[in-house]
Amino acid sequence: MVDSGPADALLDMYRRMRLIRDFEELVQALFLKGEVPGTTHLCIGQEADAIGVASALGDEDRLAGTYRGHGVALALGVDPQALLDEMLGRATGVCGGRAGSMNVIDLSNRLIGCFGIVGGSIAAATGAALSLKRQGRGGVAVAFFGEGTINQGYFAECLNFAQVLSLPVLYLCENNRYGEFTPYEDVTAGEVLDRPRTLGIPAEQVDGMDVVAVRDVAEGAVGRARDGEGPQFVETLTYRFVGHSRADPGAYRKQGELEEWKLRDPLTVARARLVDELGVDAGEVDAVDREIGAQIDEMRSAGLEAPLPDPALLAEASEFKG
Ligand SMILES: Cc1ncc(C[n+]2csc(CCOP(=O)(O)OP(=O)(O)O)c2C)c(N)n1
Repeated sequence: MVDSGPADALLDMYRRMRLIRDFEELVQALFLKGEVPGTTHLCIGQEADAIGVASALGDEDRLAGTYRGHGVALALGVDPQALLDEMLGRATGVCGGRAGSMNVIDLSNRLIGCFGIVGGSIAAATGAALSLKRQGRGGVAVAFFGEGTINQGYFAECLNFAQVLSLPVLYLCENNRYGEFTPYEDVTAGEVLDRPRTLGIPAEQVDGMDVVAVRDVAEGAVGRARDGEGPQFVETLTYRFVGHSRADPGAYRKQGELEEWKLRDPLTVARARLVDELGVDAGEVDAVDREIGAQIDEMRSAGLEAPLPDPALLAEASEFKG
Protein backbone atom coordinates (compact mmCIF):
# COMPACT_ATOMS: atom_id res chain seq x y z
CA MET A 1 0.00 0.00 0.00
CA VAL A 2 1.47 3.38 -0.99
CA ASP A 3 -0.10 5.80 1.50
CA SER A 4 -2.51 4.38 4.06
CA GLY A 5 -4.12 7.79 4.82
CA PRO A 6 -6.24 8.14 1.66
CA ALA A 7 -6.76 4.35 1.50
CA ASP A 8 -8.13 4.19 5.04
CA ALA A 9 -10.37 7.19 4.45
CA LEU A 10 -11.72 5.76 1.20
CA LEU A 11 -12.20 2.27 2.65
CA ASP A 12 -14.22 3.88 5.44
CA MET A 13 -16.35 5.78 2.91
CA TYR A 14 -16.76 2.57 0.88
CA ARG A 15 -17.95 0.76 4.03
CA ARG A 16 -20.50 3.48 4.75
CA MET A 17 -21.76 3.48 1.15
CA ARG A 18 -22.06 -0.32 1.28
CA LEU A 19 -24.12 0.01 4.46
CA ILE A 20 -26.51 2.43 2.73
CA ARG A 21 -26.82 0.16 -0.34
CA ASP A 22 -27.46 -3.01 1.65
CA PHE A 23 -29.74 -1.20 4.08
CA GLU A 24 -31.92 0.07 1.24
CA GLU A 25 -32.00 -3.28 -0.52
CA LEU A 26 -33.25 -4.76 2.75
CA VAL A 27 -35.85 -2.01 3.16
CA GLN A 28 -37.10 -2.64 -0.37
CA ALA A 29 -37.31 -6.39 0.18
CA LEU A 30 -39.24 -5.82 3.41
CA PHE A 31 -41.48 -3.27 1.71
CA LEU A 32 -42.40 -5.76 -1.01
CA LYS A 33 -43.27 -8.29 1.73
CA GLY A 34 -45.64 -5.75 3.30
CA GLU A 35 -43.50 -5.16 6.39
CA VAL A 36 -42.87 -1.44 5.76
CA PRO A 37 -45.94 0.75 6.28
CA GLY A 38 -46.35 3.76 3.98
CA THR A 39 -43.92 4.19 1.14
CA THR A 40 -40.20 4.12 0.34
CA HIS A 41 -37.92 6.27 -1.84
CA LEU A 42 -34.49 4.75 -2.27
CA CYS A 43 -31.19 6.48 -3.06
CA ILE A 44 -29.53 3.40 -4.55
CA GLY A 45 -26.93 4.77 -7.00
CA GLN A 46 -26.67 8.10 -5.14
CA GLU A 47 -24.75 6.92 -2.06
CA ALA A 48 -21.61 8.92 -2.91
CA ASP A 49 -23.50 12.19 -2.43
CA ALA A 50 -24.60 11.35 1.11
CA ILE A 51 -21.25 9.98 2.22
CA GLY A 52 -19.13 12.57 0.38
CA VAL A 53 -21.04 15.50 1.87
CA ALA A 54 -21.33 14.05 5.38
CA SER A 55 -17.56 13.48 5.36
CA ALA A 56 -17.11 17.23 4.95
CA LEU A 57 -19.27 18.16 7.96
CA GLY A 58 -18.38 18.91 11.56
CA ASP A 59 -20.22 18.67 14.87
CA GLU A 60 -21.81 22.12 14.60
CA ASP A 61 -23.22 21.52 11.12
CA ARG A 62 -26.78 20.50 10.29
CA LEU A 63 -28.42 18.77 7.33
CA ALA A 64 -31.96 18.61 5.94
CA GLY A 65 -32.86 15.81 3.56
CA THR A 66 -35.77 14.77 1.39
CA TYR A 67 -38.14 11.82 1.43
CA ARG A 68 -35.17 10.01 -0.24
CA GLY A 69 -33.33 10.36 3.04
CA HIS A 70 -32.08 6.99 4.30
CA GLY A 71 -28.63 7.67 2.83
CA VAL A 72 -28.07 11.03 4.51
CA ALA A 73 -29.44 9.68 7.80
CA LEU A 74 -26.96 6.79 7.84
CA ALA A 75 -24.16 9.04 6.58
CA LEU A 76 -24.69 11.42 9.50
CA GLY A 77 -24.49 8.58 11.98
CA VAL A 78 -28.11 7.71 12.73
CA ASP A 79 -28.09 4.27 14.33
CA PRO A 80 -28.80 1.77 11.47
CA GLN A 81 -30.93 -0.51 13.65
CA ALA A 82 -33.00 2.42 14.92
CA LEU A 83 -33.45 3.59 11.32
CA LEU A 84 -34.55 0.14 10.17
CA ASP A 85 -36.92 -0.16 13.12
CA GLU A 86 -38.37 3.19 12.07
CA MET A 87 -39.05 1.83 8.57
CA LEU A 88 -40.83 -1.10 10.20
CA GLY A 89 -42.93 1.23 12.36
CA ARG A 90 -41.48 -0.12 15.61
CA ALA A 91 -41.29 1.59 19.00
CA THR A 92 -37.50 1.27 18.88
CA GLY A 93 -37.37 3.34 15.68
CA VAL A 94 -35.39 6.56 15.67
CA CYS A 95 -38.69 8.48 15.80
CA GLY A 96 -40.56 5.88 17.83
CA GLY A 97 -42.02 4.35 14.66
CA ARG A 98 -44.10 7.41 13.81
CA ALA A 99 -42.04 9.02 11.03
CA GLY A 100 -41.68 6.06 8.69
CA SER A 101 -39.41 6.18 5.66
CA MET A 102 -40.04 9.76 4.53
CA ASN A 103 -39.89 11.97 7.61
CA VAL A 104 -36.96 10.83 9.71
CA ILE A 105 -35.44 13.37 12.07
CA ASP A 106 -32.57 12.89 14.51
CA LEU A 107 -31.32 16.12 16.03
CA SER A 108 -28.67 14.30 18.07
CA ASN A 109 -27.03 13.33 14.78
CA ARG A 110 -27.41 16.76 13.11
CA LEU A 111 -30.32 15.62 10.92
CA ILE A 112 -32.87 18.42 11.21
CA GLY A 113 -35.39 16.49 9.20
CA CYS A 114 -36.30 14.66 6.02
CA PHE A 115 -39.17 16.28 4.17
CA GLY A 116 -41.94 14.80 2.02
CA ILE A 117 -42.73 18.22 0.63
CA VAL A 118 -40.51 18.93 -2.36
CA GLY A 119 -38.39 21.95 -1.36
CA GLY A 120 -39.06 21.56 2.37
CA SER A 121 -35.41 20.68 2.97
CA ILE A 122 -34.34 23.98 1.37
CA ALA A 123 -36.55 26.02 3.69
CA ALA A 124 -35.45 24.06 6.78
CA ALA A 125 -31.74 24.35 6.01
CA THR A 126 -32.02 28.05 5.20
CA GLY A 127 -33.73 28.66 8.53
CA ALA A 128 -31.12 26.54 10.31
CA ALA A 129 -28.38 28.56 8.61
CA LEU A 130 -29.91 31.78 9.94
CA SER A 131 -29.99 30.30 13.41
CA LEU A 132 -26.42 28.98 13.13
CA LYS A 133 -25.17 32.36 11.99
CA ARG A 134 -26.81 34.07 14.95
CA GLN A 135 -25.31 31.52 17.34
CA GLY A 136 -21.88 32.36 15.92
CA ARG A 137 -20.40 28.89 16.47
CA GLY A 138 -19.31 28.40 12.87
CA GLY A 139 -21.94 25.86 11.88
CA VAL A 140 -23.08 25.34 8.30
CA ALA A 141 -26.48 23.99 7.19
CA VAL A 142 -26.86 21.73 4.17
CA ALA A 143 -30.00 21.21 2.10
CA PHE A 144 -30.24 18.07 -0.04
CA PHE A 145 -32.78 18.21 -2.87
CA GLY A 146 -33.26 16.96 -6.41
CA GLU A 147 -33.03 18.85 -9.70
CA GLY A 148 -36.85 18.72 -9.98
CA THR A 149 -36.97 21.03 -6.96
CA ILE A 150 -35.43 24.03 -8.69
CA ASN A 151 -38.83 24.99 -10.15
CA GLN A 152 -40.41 25.20 -6.69
CA GLY A 153 -41.10 28.59 -5.11
CA TYR A 154 -39.07 27.64 -2.04
CA PHE A 155 -35.97 27.42 -4.18
CA ALA A 156 -36.10 31.00 -5.48
CA GLU A 157 -37.23 32.52 -2.20
CA CYS A 158 -34.72 30.75 0.03
CA LEU A 159 -31.69 31.16 -2.20
CA ASN A 160 -32.39 34.87 -2.50
CA PHE A 161 -32.90 35.20 1.27
CA ALA A 162 -29.68 33.31 1.98
CA GLN A 163 -27.65 35.39 -0.44
CA VAL A 164 -29.00 38.70 0.84
CA LEU A 165 -28.20 37.70 4.44
CA SER A 166 -24.98 35.86 3.49
CA LEU A 167 -26.06 32.72 5.35
CA PRO A 168 -23.76 29.73 5.93
CA VAL A 169 -25.64 27.20 3.83
CA LEU A 170 -24.76 24.65 1.19
CA TYR A 171 -27.46 23.88 -1.36
CA LEU A 172 -26.75 20.36 -2.58
CA CYS A 173 -28.71 19.53 -5.70
CA GLU A 174 -28.64 15.86 -6.62
CA ASN A 175 -29.29 15.84 -10.34
CA ASN A 176 -30.46 12.28 -10.94
CA ARG A 177 -32.14 13.34 -14.23
CA TYR A 178 -35.74 12.59 -13.28
CA GLY A 179 -38.38 14.21 -11.08
CA GLU A 180 -40.62 11.23 -10.39
CA PHE A 181 -41.19 9.92 -13.94
CA THR A 182 -40.33 13.10 -15.90
CA PRO A 183 -36.97 13.86 -17.50
CA TYR A 184 -35.38 17.14 -16.38
CA GLU A 185 -35.31 18.69 -19.86
CA ASP A 186 -39.06 18.19 -20.40
CA VAL A 187 -40.02 20.56 -17.58
CA THR A 188 -37.07 22.83 -16.88
CA ALA A 189 -35.62 25.75 -18.83
CA GLY A 190 -31.86 26.25 -18.77
CA GLU A 191 -29.17 24.60 -16.70
CA VAL A 192 -29.34 23.97 -12.94
CA LEU A 193 -26.26 26.09 -12.20
CA ASP A 194 -27.69 29.13 -14.02
CA ARG A 195 -30.21 29.65 -11.21
CA PRO A 196 -27.83 30.16 -8.24
CA ARG A 197 -25.36 32.03 -10.45
CA THR A 198 -28.04 34.57 -11.37
CA LEU A 199 -28.13 35.46 -7.67
CA GLY A 200 -24.35 35.59 -7.41
CA ILE A 201 -24.13 32.33 -5.44
CA PRO A 202 -20.95 30.37 -6.26
CA ALA A 203 -22.01 27.13 -7.95
CA GLU A 204 -20.15 24.12 -9.23
CA GLN A 205 -20.82 20.68 -10.65
CA VAL A 206 -19.30 17.41 -9.51
CA ASP A 207 -19.33 13.76 -10.56
CA GLY A 208 -21.84 12.30 -8.10
CA MET A 209 -20.66 8.75 -8.73
CA ASP A 210 -17.22 9.50 -7.26
CA VAL A 211 -17.29 9.81 -3.48
CA VAL A 212 -13.81 11.34 -3.30
CA ALA A 213 -14.75 14.06 -5.78
CA VAL A 214 -17.98 14.79 -3.89
CA ARG A 215 -16.15 14.97 -0.55
CA ASP A 216 -13.48 17.30 -1.95
CA VAL A 217 -15.98 19.67 -3.55
CA ALA A 218 -18.18 19.59 -0.44
CA GLU A 219 -15.18 20.35 1.80
CA GLY A 220 -14.40 23.41 -0.30
CA ALA A 221 -18.00 24.65 -0.34
CA VAL A 222 -18.64 23.99 3.37
CA GLY A 223 -15.32 25.65 4.20
CA ARG A 224 -16.23 28.80 2.26
CA ALA A 225 -19.67 28.97 3.89
CA ARG A 226 -18.03 28.51 7.31
CA ASP A 227 -15.54 31.28 6.55
CA GLY A 228 -18.34 33.78 6.02
CA GLU A 229 -18.50 33.70 2.21
CA GLY A 230 -22.26 33.08 2.21
CA PRO A 231 -24.32 30.41 0.50
CA GLN A 232 -22.70 27.86 -1.80
CA PHE A 233 -24.28 25.59 -4.38
CA VAL A 234 -23.17 22.19 -5.65
CA GLU A 235 -24.86 20.10 -8.33
CA THR A 236 -23.96 16.42 -8.31
CA LEU A 237 -24.40 14.45 -11.53
CA THR A 238 -25.90 11.19 -10.38
CA TYR A 239 -28.53 8.59 -11.16
CA ARG A 240 -30.94 6.49 -9.15
CA PHE A 241 -30.66 2.83 -10.10
CA VAL A 242 -34.17 2.09 -8.85
CA GLY A 243 -37.63 3.53 -9.43
CA HIS A 244 -38.87 6.79 -7.92
CA SER A 245 -40.70 5.03 -5.09
CA ARG A 246 -42.45 1.85 -4.00
CA ALA A 247 -42.42 -0.67 -6.84
CA ASP A 248 -41.90 1.79 -9.76
CA PRO A 249 -40.14 -0.24 -12.49
CA GLY A 250 -38.73 2.93 -14.13
CA ALA A 251 -40.18 2.21 -17.57
CA TYR A 252 -39.73 5.89 -18.57
CA ARG A 253 -35.94 5.62 -18.72
CA LYS A 254 -34.21 5.88 -22.08
CA GLN A 255 -33.04 2.55 -23.45
CA GLY A 256 -29.61 1.54 -22.19
CA GLU A 257 -29.35 4.54 -19.85
CA LEU A 258 -29.55 2.58 -16.60
CA GLU A 259 -26.98 0.03 -17.77
CA GLU A 260 -24.61 2.82 -18.78
CA TRP A 261 -24.86 4.56 -15.41
CA LYS A 262 -24.42 1.28 -13.56
CA LEU A 263 -20.97 0.98 -15.08
CA ARG A 264 -20.15 3.97 -12.86
CA ASP A 265 -21.82 2.60 -9.73
CA PRO A 266 -20.26 4.60 -6.85
CA LEU A 267 -19.32 1.36 -5.11
CA THR A 268 -17.55 0.08 -8.24
CA VAL A 269 -15.76 3.41 -8.71
CA ALA A 270 -14.58 3.46 -5.07
CA ARG A 271 -13.52 -0.19 -5.17
CA ALA A 272 -11.51 0.35 -8.37
CA ARG A 273 -9.72 3.33 -6.84
CA LEU A 274 -8.98 1.39 -3.66
CA VAL A 275 -7.55 -1.62 -5.44
CA ASP A 276 -6.02 -0.18 -8.63
CA GLU A 277 -4.79 3.20 -7.40
CA LEU A 278 -4.29 2.87 -3.66
CA GLY A 279 -3.03 -0.71 -3.56
CA VAL A 280 -5.63 -2.10 -1.17
CA ASP A 281 -6.02 -5.88 -1.34
CA ALA A 282 -9.30 -6.80 -3.05
CA GLY A 283 -9.83 -9.33 -0.23
CA GLU A 284 -9.97 -6.45 2.26
CA VAL A 285 -12.80 -4.86 0.30
CA ASP A 286 -14.60 -8.22 0.04
CA ALA A 287 -14.29 -8.55 3.82
CA VAL A 288 -16.08 -5.21 4.24
CA ASP A 289 -18.90 -6.47 2.01
CA ARG A 290 -19.22 -9.63 4.11
CA GLU A 291 -19.15 -7.68 7.38
CA ILE A 292 -21.92 -5.36 6.26
CA GLY A 293 -23.89 -8.32 4.89
CA ALA A 294 -23.75 -10.01 8.32
CA GLN A 295 -24.72 -6.76 10.08
CA ILE A 296 -27.74 -6.40 7.79
CA ASP A 297 -28.86 -9.99 8.46
CA GLU A 298 -28.74 -9.33 12.21
CA MET A 299 -30.58 -6.04 11.81
CA ARG A 300 -33.33 -7.72 9.81
CA SER A 301 -34.02 -10.28 12.53
CA ALA A 302 -33.85 -7.71 15.34
CA GLY A 303 -36.11 -5.28 13.44
CA LEU A 304 -38.81 -7.84 12.78
CA GLU A 305 -38.80 -8.83 16.45
CA ALA A 306 -38.83 -5.24 17.76
CA PRO A 307 -41.95 -4.13 19.67
CA LEU A 308 -44.70 -2.11 18.04
CA PRO A 309 -45.54 1.30 19.55
CA ASP A 310 -48.05 1.65 22.36
CA PRO A 311 -51.53 1.12 20.79
CA ALA A 312 -52.71 4.36 22.43
CA LEU A 313 -50.11 6.30 20.44
CA LEU A 314 -51.08 4.47 17.24
CA ALA A 315 -54.73 5.39 17.75
CA GLU A 316 -53.71 9.02 18.24
CA ALA A 317 -51.66 8.93 15.01
CA SER A 318 -54.46 7.33 12.97
CA GLU A 319 -56.85 10.11 14.04
CA PHE A 320 -54.49 12.66 12.54
CA LYS A 321 -55.56 13.12 8.94
CA GLY A 322 -53.48 16.20 8.09
C1 LIG B 1 -44.68 20.44 -2.99
C2 LIG B 1 -44.72 19.07 -3.61
N1 LIG B 1 -45.13 18.94 -4.89
C3 LIG B 1 -45.17 17.71 -5.46
C4 LIG B 1 -44.81 16.59 -4.74
C5 LIG B 1 -44.85 15.21 -5.41
N2 LIG B 1 -43.46 14.78 -5.69
C6 LIG B 1 -42.84 13.93 -4.87
S1 LIG B 1 -41.26 13.62 -5.38
C7 LIG B 1 -41.43 14.62 -6.70
C8 LIG B 1 -40.27 14.78 -7.67
C9 LIG B 1 -39.12 15.53 -7.13
O1 LIG B 1 -38.00 15.36 -7.97
P1 LIG B 1 -36.58 15.82 -7.57
O2 LIG B 1 -36.64 17.11 -6.85
O3 LIG B 1 -35.74 15.79 -8.79
O4 LIG B 1 -36.06 14.76 -6.50
P2 LIG B 1 -35.83 13.19 -6.64
O5 LIG B 1 -37.11 12.52 -6.30
O6 LIG B 1 -35.35 12.92 -8.02
O7 LIG B 1 -34.80 12.86 -5.62
C10 LIG B 1 -42.68 15.19 -6.76
C11 LIG B 1 -43.15 16.11 -7.80
C12 LIG B 1 -44.42 16.79 -3.41
N3 LIG B 1 -44.08 15.75 -2.63
N4 LIG B 1 -44.36 18.03 -2.87
